[in-house]
Amino acid sequence: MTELGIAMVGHAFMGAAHSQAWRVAPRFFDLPVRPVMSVLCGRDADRTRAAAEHLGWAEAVTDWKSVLDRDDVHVVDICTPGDTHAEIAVAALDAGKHVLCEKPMANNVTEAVAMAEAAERAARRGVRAMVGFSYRRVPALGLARELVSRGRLGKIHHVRAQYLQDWIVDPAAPLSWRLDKEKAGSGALGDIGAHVVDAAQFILGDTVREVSGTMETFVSERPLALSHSGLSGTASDRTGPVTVDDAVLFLARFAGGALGSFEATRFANGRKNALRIEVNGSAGSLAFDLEDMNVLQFFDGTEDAAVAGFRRIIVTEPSHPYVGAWWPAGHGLGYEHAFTHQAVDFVRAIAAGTDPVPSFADGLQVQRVLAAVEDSAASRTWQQV
Ligand code: SOE
Repeated sequence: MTELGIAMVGHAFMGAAHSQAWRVAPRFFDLPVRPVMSVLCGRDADRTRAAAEHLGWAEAVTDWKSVLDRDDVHVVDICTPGDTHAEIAVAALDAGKHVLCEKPMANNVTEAVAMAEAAERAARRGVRAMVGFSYRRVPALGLARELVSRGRLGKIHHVRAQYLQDWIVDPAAPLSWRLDKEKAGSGALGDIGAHVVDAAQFILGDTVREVSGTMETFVSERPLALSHSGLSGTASDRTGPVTVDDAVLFLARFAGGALGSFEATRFANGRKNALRIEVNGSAGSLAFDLEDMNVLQFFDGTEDAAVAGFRRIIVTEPSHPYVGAWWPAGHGLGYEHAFTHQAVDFVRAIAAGTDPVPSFADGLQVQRVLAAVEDSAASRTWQQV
């Protein structure tokens, strides 16, 4: 096979991010098979056709099920709100299509179990599934993982992880599907908390085993949205309830003994997209902030104390993860590059016949962490994952 036909479902914010990834991946990276942007699926015929033209898809359809028996479609890329992930993913995998699914993988553990089981069945037939935790593919976080796995931090004691945004701090910001439990499963917890859980587990190569958390909804009623695009919208004069959390904080214990503290909020006024992680180990530390995403701070505790200190590594060397395919050193990458790297890794795994990561089993494990945090917040007790 020389071409991999892609069908993408959904064409809003994530659909646009994935489209640029599919467009750009084969132009910058050497790929064993060429992804072809075959068909875009959406609910509204006119809007889907316009989006297909704008984003570069050859065809537009309104029924995602219609792509499942097409021979020119090999991959189904799911960029819809969480309430449809399980149905689409299970049907696509059972139909023999490789599946890339946006995070959080599902809206609850039951759905995630069904998806992980479908992925396991599919893997036996050489059909692959991957979850879109894109930030793993930010070069600085890839370097963080390399430093930890090479033992440069020694035994890990602490992880301090935050995901801070502020796009609904204004009580007049309208309701979007991200504030609706039916559609999104949860609020800050699943939308951005899931990212830091995955990033922390990825960097440590370890899993969260136990959590104690608390959640808050600061604004419980908001104007309905007349229209919505990306993270903003226009408000109507009618209101509706917010049914998800605005913020969540939790403590965690990792299987390997590290202690974690996690915070995810959409009310950190002034913080736009600050995914921050600091890791402290017996031999050193590292720190990352997505608002300065080409930099990884590293403290080597084995250096002479007289000159030791956090160094600011600009992660743009050709030897850094993914960077060799892009620009000369010092010419940084952005948010969208992580999606391109995700597409590249997925295509390479399909071609090599290997299971890509994060797998649906990994997605299920993150889902279990999220559920344990919710149970803990409700019961005010520690919960096992
Ligand atoms: C909104 O909070 C959002 O777009 C998330 O849904 C994405 O996963 C994250 O990458 C940026 O913020």
